[in-house]
Amino acid sequence: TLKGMSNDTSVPVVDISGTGVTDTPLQQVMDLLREHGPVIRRRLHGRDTLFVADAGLVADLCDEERFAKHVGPALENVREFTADGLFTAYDDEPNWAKAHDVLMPAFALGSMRAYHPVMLRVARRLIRSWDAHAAGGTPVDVPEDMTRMTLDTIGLAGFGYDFGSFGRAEPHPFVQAMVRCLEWSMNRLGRAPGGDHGAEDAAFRADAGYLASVVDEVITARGGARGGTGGAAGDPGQDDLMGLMLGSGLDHENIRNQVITFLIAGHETTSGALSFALYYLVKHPGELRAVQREVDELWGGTAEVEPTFEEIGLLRRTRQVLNEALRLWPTAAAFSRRARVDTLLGGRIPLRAGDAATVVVPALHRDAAVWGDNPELFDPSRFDPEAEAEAARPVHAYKPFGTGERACIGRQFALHEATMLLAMLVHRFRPVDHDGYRLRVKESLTLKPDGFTLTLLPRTERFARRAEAVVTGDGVRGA
Ligand code: FDE
Repeated sequence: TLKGMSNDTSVPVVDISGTGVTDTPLQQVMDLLREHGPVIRRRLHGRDTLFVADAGLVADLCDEERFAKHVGPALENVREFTADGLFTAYDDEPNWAKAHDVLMPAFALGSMRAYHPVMLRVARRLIRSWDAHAAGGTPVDVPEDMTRMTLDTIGLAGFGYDFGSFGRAEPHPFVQAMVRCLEWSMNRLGRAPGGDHGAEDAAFRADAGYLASVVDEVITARGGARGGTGGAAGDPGQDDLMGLMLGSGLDHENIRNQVITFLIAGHETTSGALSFALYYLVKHPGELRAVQREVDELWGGTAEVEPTFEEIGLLRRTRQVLNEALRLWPTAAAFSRRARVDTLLGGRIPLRAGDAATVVVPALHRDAAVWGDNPELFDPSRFDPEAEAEAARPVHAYKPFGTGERACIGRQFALHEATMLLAMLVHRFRPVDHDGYRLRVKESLTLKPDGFTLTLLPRTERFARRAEAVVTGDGVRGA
């Protein structure tokens, strides 16, 4: 057999070398899993990848005793520009544990209180921009604006750096370079042997160099030493992520890798989650009304809401909408595990120590054995505490943030930010599906609804009408 090919017969082998990888590789794998069953070996140019969607097998892969995070081919490509940053570090790389210990406290739930004011400040930028679109009747590009918001938020909250994305017609050049780097990482996976990719690779190197130079500017602005690999001792100043790292003895190179990592991880995935949530709300008016009821109860007709840190925790319905959007389209859609020892996956699939398996999260999240007959249905009430208790779903059936020791460090950060923004948006605007948008999921390692635009009607007029109705005594039903 060719290198990397398995002769195990317990799992169907699906050879796609003939057609190759499409420009939506994740959705291609989801289709293969639909057709051939919840665990397959995909064969491509003589290499096999084990893909898993079955909740039972995933639960087994989440056993930290027998399995660990695997930096699979996709992350190996990302490593070309994030090296030993947290996301792409190997488990046994010393900088992983070091940086993890330094940064962990900054992501504990309690720390969100410190980020709240910055998150609110950036949320306001988005609201101002959408106010202008609402007034002018022009559509907004949802994923683009969500990306502006999440990039500015992680830049400011993490590093005190302002990307000023709402003052730009085009995405910040950093975002453009980063997206190209991610696309390069993804497209490199599907390369047929023998092709010439010199030009692509050179363009990638240039982009990666640009990312590093922007980050060095940020580090320098905060008093860290430029260049060199020695300690980046500088004035920590604020106790944000940068402050923690500058005060920690992590070297300059590693801090740079962490900053690029956080800028990527902290905004691509969160902006996608918000975009999908808005997509589902606009397609499910009943759910939109339910979230509007929740925010109206909290904030009533206040035109300029000032959400407090505590209030974000009360937005249960809004949070359920995000959970459900992340069920259907978990924006970091796959993670890989490697066997620590020779073992049988699920008691039947033989794996050698070092062998890997990739969890296809959106497929896992559609496992009918866990999610019922209609897993495609957007239904946030799946995450009602009562419904959850009744469904008694297995713990590892919902994995939008990965698993175990290497699970997402930014989970609370992302959820606080996204819940607040979504609530503020549905409180202020009625989103209108002005061109009958049909979902196309774009892949650039992370997932986004491609070309999704909305027009906006200001709900503040409704509040004005209601106030008037109280005065004149005639009842007006809200929009
Ligand atoms: C991580 C993560 C993960 C895992 C991966 C693997 O396993 O490979 C996942 C799945 C995720 N993450 C997801 C997500 C989603 C969302 C929305 C998010 N995410 C968000 C965020 C934000 C921030 C800041 C972050 N995120 C970050 C991060 C980091 C750093 C990491 C790595 C960790 C370790 O240590 O490894 C992650 N994240 Fe996330």
